[in-house]
Amino acid sequence: METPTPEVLEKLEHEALSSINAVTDLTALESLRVRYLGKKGLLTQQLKQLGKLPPDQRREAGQKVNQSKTTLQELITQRRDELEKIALSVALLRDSIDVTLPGRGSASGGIHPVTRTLERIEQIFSRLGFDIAEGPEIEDDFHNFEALNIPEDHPARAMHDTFYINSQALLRTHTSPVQIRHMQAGEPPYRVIAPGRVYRCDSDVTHTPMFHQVEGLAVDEDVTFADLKGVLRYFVREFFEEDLELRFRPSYFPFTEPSAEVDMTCVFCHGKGCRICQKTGWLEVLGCGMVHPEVFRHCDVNADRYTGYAFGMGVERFTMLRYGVDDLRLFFENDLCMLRQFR
Ligand code: 2NM
Repeated sequence: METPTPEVLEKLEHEALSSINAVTDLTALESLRVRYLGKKGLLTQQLKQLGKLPPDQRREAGQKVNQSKTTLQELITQRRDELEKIALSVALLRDSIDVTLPGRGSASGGIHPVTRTLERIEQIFSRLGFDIAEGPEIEDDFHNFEALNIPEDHPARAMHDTFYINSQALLRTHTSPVQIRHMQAGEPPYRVIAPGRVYRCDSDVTHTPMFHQVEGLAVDEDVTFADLKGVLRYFVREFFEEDLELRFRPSYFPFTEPSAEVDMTCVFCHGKGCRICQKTGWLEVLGCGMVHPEVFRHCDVNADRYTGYAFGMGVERFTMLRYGVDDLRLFFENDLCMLRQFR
């Protein structure tokens, strides 16, 4: 091994310098550092050779070696900084995202046709000044039956029509209890619709145990059956976007008097008569009437001062008529081929 003469050191430094400059990655640079400055590195070995020099040269040679070590260490650090900077720029370039590229797009779901219908109905009645009210789906006998003047022995109360949770609680069979709660909560005038799920222990081709209803209520001084007719006629014309006619047939509900069932011009044959309307030209779409004074009494509404109308409709039925769906059960199967048509 050569002793650390100035020439040897200069040669070592010179070699190291060109190697450091030639290196292009951090791993190779680290190898170089070990080669020159590591425990068994070339410069470290030079320090160990000092003893072989004549004593008068050792001090100066030692200083030189240490200087060389410092110089190389600085060069390596400098080069490392450079290489790290380059690596960072390369990574930034490689990983950069062109935010101006068009997106890949993502599959979007759709609103369920029944929900679309609910929203459409809500929109129309909102424009007419009706508020939208909601209430619990688990109800009690008072709000679901008694306040609506539905007597104890009414078939709607029977075990086979109502889902009872226990002796106190049941699943609401209509959204009328929402209107009852609304009337109890404040003074007339009321203009409110109650959309939501209702439950009946009933299941066949035309009935599902859960379905949706929108019921409406308007109470004020001098509200008449003519107001009811006007509002319902306006509503079906807005909903179906057609000049349809309505026909009111006398009917019976415990909570209204008088009561009526409402037919509208068949949207499939425009009144000519077809399979859907069973050749009548009419489709039954609503039930309605003037709120029974007994209902007002249960809600502490002054029946001498106020009158009101109420109506109810099945949301699935309106959806079937609007979209030409011929089987109620399609709304509850969640078949994607069905649902995708409503995106
Ligand atoms: C219908 C038909 C007739 C109705 C009555 C009420 C209330 F709570 F105000 F008394 N809400 N909805 C009503 C009246 C519902 O559905 C076929």
